[in-house]
Amino acid sequence: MDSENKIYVAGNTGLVGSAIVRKLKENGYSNIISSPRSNFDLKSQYDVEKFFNINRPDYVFLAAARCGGIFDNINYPVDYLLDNLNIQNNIISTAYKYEVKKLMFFASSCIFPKESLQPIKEEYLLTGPLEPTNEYYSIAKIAGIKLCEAYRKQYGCNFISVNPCNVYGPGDKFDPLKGHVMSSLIYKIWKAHKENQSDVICFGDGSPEREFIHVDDLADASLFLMNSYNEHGIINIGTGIDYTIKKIAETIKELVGYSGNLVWDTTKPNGMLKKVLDVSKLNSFGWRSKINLNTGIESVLNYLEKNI
Ligand code: GFB
Repeated sequence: MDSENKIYVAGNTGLVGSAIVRKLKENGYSNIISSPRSNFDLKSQYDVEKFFNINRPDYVFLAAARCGGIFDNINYPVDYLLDNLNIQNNIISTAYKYEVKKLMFFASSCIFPKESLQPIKEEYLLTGPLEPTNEYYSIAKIAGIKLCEAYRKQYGCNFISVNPCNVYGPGDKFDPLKGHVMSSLIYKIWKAHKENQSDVICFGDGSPEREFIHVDDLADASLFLMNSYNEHGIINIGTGIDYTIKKIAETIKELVGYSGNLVWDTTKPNGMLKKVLDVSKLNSFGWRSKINLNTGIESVLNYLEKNI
């Protein structure tokens, strides 16, 4: 990408999209466009076509999606499947029509089989049944990956797919039933500390293992790959390190200084037991994660202090 190229960040108000906009600006890219929020719907082919026709972007970061944690996935399967298919089909097909130079599609680590070998290599995609708690989202994301690959095969488009592990950071959803585990737990424990609550209810038994990347690290990797990765297949983005949910909750508790109890509600589902990406492909291209767990959690706590 050159600094004068027109760059469309789809999903610019979301966690990932807003971090990409920040990172682009930090790196001297100033010609950044986004689709309006009012009277505009990415699920509408008409609206998307009109936007591309007027704006003619050179590069596209496709970070627009219906996304959330395990409970939101369970509660809204139609939205996770249909909204995501519509958004990504519209943007990818229109990017081809308007001759976008390069498009980056954001997939998710939930695309891999429930009983995948760990750490999960890119080639494990479609080697077994999916985790039922996020099956509908996974199917939509797999379809997005395949559509990018198909445009590359049939029309030679430089459309790539990146595959991040669980993402967190400032600006995330903090609602425990909508958001992902990291931001939900940070919020619950921070609030309990402020309000002198004796207990925080955490979901599941705390044994599942997850890998987390701070959104600013993800944005950094995304710019790096937009400028260096041009292959057919997906590439994982993560830290390669996983923690139990219990360890995450205890670390947050310590950083907040909360002295109450963490109570585990085992009537709630655990989801996939372990999910950690093999990031050797990303590392071999020359990118490594820079934001460690404690620094990342502290950045979210700072955000909560200033904004909530
Ligand atoms: O991030 P998360 O919601 O989804 O994490 P996944 C779920 C795990 O954290 C389960 C436990 O083991 C939950 O029981 N957990 C504990 C909590 N307390 C909480 C809490 O307060 N809120 C939440 N949400 N969980 C997601 C997919 O799977 O992975 C997404 O659902 C996405 O679509 C993401 O693909 C990468 O990690 O299980």
